[in-house]
Amino acid sequence: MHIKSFAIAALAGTALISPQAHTEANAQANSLDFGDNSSRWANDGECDDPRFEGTGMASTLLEEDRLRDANDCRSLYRRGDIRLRSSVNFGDNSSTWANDGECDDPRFRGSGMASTLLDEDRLRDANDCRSLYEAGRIELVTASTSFNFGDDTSNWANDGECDDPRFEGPGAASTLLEEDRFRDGSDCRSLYNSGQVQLRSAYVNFGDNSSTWANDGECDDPRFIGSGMASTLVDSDLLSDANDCRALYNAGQIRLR
Ligand SMILES: [Ca+2]
Ligand SMILES: [Ca+2]
Ligand SMILES: [Ca+2]
Ligand SMILES: [Ca+2]
Repeated sequence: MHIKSFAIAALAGTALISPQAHTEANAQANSLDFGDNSSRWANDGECDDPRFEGTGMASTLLEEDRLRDANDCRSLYRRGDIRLRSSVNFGDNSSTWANDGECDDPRFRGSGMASTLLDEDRLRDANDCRSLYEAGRIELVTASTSFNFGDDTSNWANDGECDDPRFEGPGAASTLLEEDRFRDGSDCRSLYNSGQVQLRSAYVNFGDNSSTWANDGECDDPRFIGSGMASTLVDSDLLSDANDCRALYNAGQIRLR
């Protein structure tokens, strides 16, 4: 549970970079592969390796300097002036459980996760989740592992709206055409991962009602998350609480992890 870490969270909030965070950055620097110093821009005080981003970066970055500016990048990384570039949107730090050393954003999984995850912490625990992500202790639970978003052959691919009619939500385009099904993969995947679109329930496989906890008004299928979920979830209820989960899904009280 979170209770023990609350004091730490309150303390960490008072300093921009806590000593603990500093130690963690050093530990991560030791496990990161910075490469060698064969770039012509090695040892000039700026990091020229395009895998990184931040205030310590050179203004022009070349792919050929990848893994070739180790001294510069390592020391800037240790000072917190650069970090690994990431395509993941970590959100902000507005969660009650921000800066407590555990990732509370339910979009992730792994050994660095808090034991209790709430949907309301989605996109709201950026510092924790980013450092654990960069240390390789958590990963995104990508829907793509179990779900086919399709390709980008739609005329409306890569325009920042999801045009695949299987989805709905604030990130969905206002006009949806059947021909765009499976053809707006990149838009729909990123909007899905940031919680802006959801699969229409017609496309969700809810399974059957063979769970002991079927028809009790709570969803017991651990593939879902949200306020309508039962507090204890076990794998044996996968795909076996269809009536409850479908009703809560349609009411917007749960969503797929
Ligand atoms: Ca350099
Ligand atoms: Ca946290
Ligand atoms: Ca689109
Ligand atoms: Ca149930």
